[in-house]
Amino acid sequence: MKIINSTPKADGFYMPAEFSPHYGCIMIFPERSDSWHYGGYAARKAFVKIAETIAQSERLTVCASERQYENARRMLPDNIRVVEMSSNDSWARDYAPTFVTDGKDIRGINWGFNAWGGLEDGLYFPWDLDNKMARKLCDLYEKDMYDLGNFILEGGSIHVDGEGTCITTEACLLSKGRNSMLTKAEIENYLHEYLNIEKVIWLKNGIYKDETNEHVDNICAFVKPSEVVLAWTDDENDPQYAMSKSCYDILSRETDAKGRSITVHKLRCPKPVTITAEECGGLDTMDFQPTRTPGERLAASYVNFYIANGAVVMPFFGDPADEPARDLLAELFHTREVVPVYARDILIGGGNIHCITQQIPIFGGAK
Ligand code: KQY
Repeated sequence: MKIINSTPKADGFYMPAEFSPHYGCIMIFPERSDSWHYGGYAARKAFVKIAETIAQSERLTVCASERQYENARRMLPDNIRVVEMSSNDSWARDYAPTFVTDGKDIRGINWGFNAWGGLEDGLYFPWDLDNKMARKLCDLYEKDMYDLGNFILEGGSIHVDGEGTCITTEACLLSKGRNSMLTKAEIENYLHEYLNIEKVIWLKNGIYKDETNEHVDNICAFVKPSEVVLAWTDDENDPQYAMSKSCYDILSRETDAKGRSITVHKLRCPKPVTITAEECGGLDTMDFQPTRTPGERLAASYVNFYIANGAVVMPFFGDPADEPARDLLAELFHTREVVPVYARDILIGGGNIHCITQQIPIFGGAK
């Protein structure tokens, strides 16, 4: 495994869309007791359901700490590879490598990771183990790596169509705790060079109260080239309304890298989801402070799904909007089974199914 000193664009490598075929997927077993309530017991069960579904159609590796290795190996079926690897938490989307391909092979990108904002507004300290995972995973998969450790970016803050377009949010990429020494144009240039894209569509914001500074993967996702789903509410009194409307307006007047206008499907959110006192009671403190307070709104959105080769794994919240959301995704992904997983126990950790998965694109040399 070597570090490559050029850029994917210079080498003819690009990031394919998530709806393109995958070689496999990476997840990380949850255990952190100030992220996952009651020691992560319920979160692990939800992770296992998601893992089992993904592993039906792609090779899945689950990383687990020394402490959780045996538990992970016992809970996960044999067709899932479990490897011992240390991390600070379980957000594979954000710090597993972003993989790029030239069709023949794949390479990883290591972006810098600082727990969604470092000492400015990051969510935990330290984050050093997370920040080493991309390198370790490139070694594990024996793939060369572009090392962009001095540029802070999480995988959940970008979505691409594989045809030259990237969608992101200003709230996240221009946040103070990430690359505040860079201009918007410089940040955009990194995306062009490393994802090998031609156009960035900048949404202003994401989901209300999303503690990642509003990752795009919770508000908007490509379902095919020039078609996206957008998290939506019809309740004009909900702060989410203005945020989703702003995204809708931007997407409606934008074109993608190929000059096509964008079809926007509104994926209606569940009613506001708030954490209960009982759930908060199961969370350990961080720096002597509670990590959540009863009644706090969580960033619940059906857009945070994972597109596997054979399935779309989507979150359910026990809300009347669950079934309509499933119906819309089933209509849009008619060649894949849409598999809901009750995901409240993941949402409490601050993200959802997309945030805990990282796809590896198919490549010519794959066995
Ligand atoms: O990508 C994500 N949504 C991860 C959020 C992590 C929050 C830490 N509590």
